[in-house]
Parts: sequence; C-alpha cells; structure tokens
Amino acid sequence: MTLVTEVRLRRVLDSRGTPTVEAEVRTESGGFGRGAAPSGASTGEYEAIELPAEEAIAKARELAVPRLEGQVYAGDQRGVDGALRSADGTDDFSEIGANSAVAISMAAAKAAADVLGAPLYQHLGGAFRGRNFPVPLGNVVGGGEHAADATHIQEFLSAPVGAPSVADAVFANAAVHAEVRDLLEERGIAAAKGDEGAWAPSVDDAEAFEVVAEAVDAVAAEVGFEVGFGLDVAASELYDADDGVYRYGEETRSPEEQVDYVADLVEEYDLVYVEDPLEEDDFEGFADLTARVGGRSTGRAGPGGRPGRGGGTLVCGDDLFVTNTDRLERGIEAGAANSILVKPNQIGTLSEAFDAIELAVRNGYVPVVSHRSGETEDTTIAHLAVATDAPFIKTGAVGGERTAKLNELIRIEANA
Ligand code: 2PG
Ligand code: MG
Repeated sequence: MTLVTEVRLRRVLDSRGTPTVEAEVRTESGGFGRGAAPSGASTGEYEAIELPAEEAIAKARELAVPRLEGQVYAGDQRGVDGALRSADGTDDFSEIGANSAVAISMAAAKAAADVLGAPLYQHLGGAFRGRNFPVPLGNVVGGGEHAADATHIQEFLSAPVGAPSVADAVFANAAVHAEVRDLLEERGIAAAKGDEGAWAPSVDDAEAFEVVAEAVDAVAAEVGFEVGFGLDVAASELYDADDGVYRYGEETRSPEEQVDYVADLVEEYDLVYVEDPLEEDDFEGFADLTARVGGRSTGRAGPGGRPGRGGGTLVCGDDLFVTNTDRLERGIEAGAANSILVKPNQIGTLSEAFDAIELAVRNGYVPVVSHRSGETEDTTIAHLAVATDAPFIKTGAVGGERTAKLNELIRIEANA
C-alpha cells in the first residue's frame, strides 16, 4: 500500500530567504507527504553536509530517486532511509546532500502517515504515544551567528518548566518575548530581531542576563508557574583554535575559565539548560562542567516526574554530538553532557535521529528536539518530539516558521 511511486524535489524559500530543498512523496494507494529541509548558520564541523539546493536536488534525482520509486515502502522508514544512505554512499551525505536526504525522509514518513490516516507522531511513535508533550525552549534574546552586533552568547531561552500544558508553555514563551521588548524599551535600547525571531539588541551579555532574568520572573509571577531560563552559548563560534581561547569581543577566556564562567552563570541564574558551553571537540571540558552542574539540586519539581524536567541543569551537546550516535557514544563514555540536541538534518534521516534519541534515553541523556536557524513551515520536529516522548523541544518563540511548530504542538495536545 505504501509503495513509493513518485518522489518530486523542488527549491523553496527558507526563513532567511535562501533556497532549500522540498520533497514530495506519493504512494501507490494515493498517500502524499511533503517535507522541507531546514538549514543552520552556526553549523557544527561534524554535521552531515548540506549542498546548495539546486545541486542537492540534481544529485538526489540522479542517485536516490531511482532507488526509491517502485523500490521502497514509505511505511518502512528504515527501508527509505537505508536507500538514501546507499544511494549517497558516503558517511556524511556529501554526494546527494543531507538537505535532500532529510526532506525525502520526512516526506516519506508523512506519506505513510497519510495512508494510515493517522497523525505523523502516531505513525512514528506508535499507538501509545501522544500523552506527553515537550517543554518548548523559546529563544527570546540572541546574537552570535544569528544576528550582527548583538550578544556573544547565541541564545537566551525561556524555559517554562512548570507549565501545566504545552499551550500554556507556548504562550508563556511569547509573553517573555514581549516582556523583553518592553524592558528593552524602558532602557531605551532599540532591538531588531535575529534569524530565529529573538530580540537582537546591541547590549553586552551581562545586560542581556539582567533583562531576561527580569522578564522570566515577571511572566512567572503572572502565569503562576515556574519559568526558568537557559542558554545556547554556541561556544564553537566563540572559540579561537589558534590561541586556544574563547573570545567575547575584546575579552578572552581560557577553556578552564570558560567552565568556571558557565558554572557561575548556572548558579547565579539557576539555569535550567546550557547548550554548547564549550567548543565541539572539548569532551573533557563538557565532562568537567557536567560534573559540576549536571547533578545540582535545584528543588525544581518536574511535572509528572518526567526525567529532565526536574532536578539538575541540563548540559546539552549540539555541535558536540551533531545527532550522531558515534559522537554520542564517545560523550557517554567521557561523561560529557547529560543531554543531546536532536536535529534531523545534522545526520540526514529520521531513522538516525531516532537512533540518537534512543541511545540517549538508554543512557540517561535527555533528548531536546530542535529547529535550525533557517527554517520552513515544516512541522515534522513537533511530531518527532511527541513521537519520542522528548522532554524538550527548541523551536523559537515567535515568527511564522517557529509558530508553525508551536501551533502544531498545541493542535496535537488539543486532539490527543
Ligand atoms: C543551534 C541552532 C538552532 P543553527 O545552534 O542550536 O538554534 O542554530 O541552526 O544556526 O545551527
Ligand atoms: Mg546550538
């Protein structure tokens, strides 16, 4: 029934106005699915390779489509993803492009769900999923590679860990975003928005901490549940490998100082979450920081007692792990981090993103499903988070390509 009969590929726009790959998959029984690849700006060195959209499409048409049409079943996700792997023939999808691969992988999953007449999360996760929803981490202030002349730390994330529902959490993040705007205005600071819709004021990181701390406290008092905050330091972008230091403008920090700095921030602001606090090759530094803050006792209550929602600070590897099970295994051995960011396009297929999540959960690492800074209206990651019971999702706070995912979560929760 789900035999793939047609795979179409085209260029569409992403949220930065850059061409990206969109795939459509049709099946024998009339099933239809469409998926579009996101794209990073602060990409990890070890990510699967994104090719220019036109090239990725040409290569996928030549090498992958003939191995899919009439050959594989959309309902057999591993079959589809295995065909993509063998069509490509490299470790990093440099032949057909991880952007073509992930678009096709997601489109096939949606086509299979269409044949079933079931929501995507149910097809991916099974009949018993759909009861737990991720806490959305909402980017409210940011800089780094996502905005010029703004903070050095890439993302300040609102984390409504006490929200009774995903809808409450989504609205709390939007309220923090609005509160930040008001607080900046009071301080006479003008702010444009960065790539993910976060405010990108020309302030130093210390001032951003003040503003975000005040904003989350104000919103927590208003909504009556705990709203914490977290960071994506995106430290690989700050790291100067020649000199072995992290550069915050004029200021520099040695790797040891960087660990101290982040540990102090965690204590001072009771941070829920810290992503990429160190550069992508520093497994040891990650292990040091995790030993210091990963098991902190915060007295934070986790709704439903779900792992990762209560207790210590999450130290999350994004560029460190790149959704890659080999790198995650290395991290597990080293005790580096206690959480992994999961971005399907970093590895190229949904099957491998699932594998990373399963390996993480088996080893007590908290998976955080994530968008990219360049996004489309595609909502697959919302379903992926529900399908895998992921305790967190990072997908922005405002902006159409972000609200596409957030509103999808609200719908899934309402219909579950
Ligand atoms: C990150 C992501 C998403 P980018 O670093 O986590 O926020 O950014 O997609 O630019 O890598
Ligand atoms: Mg990151």
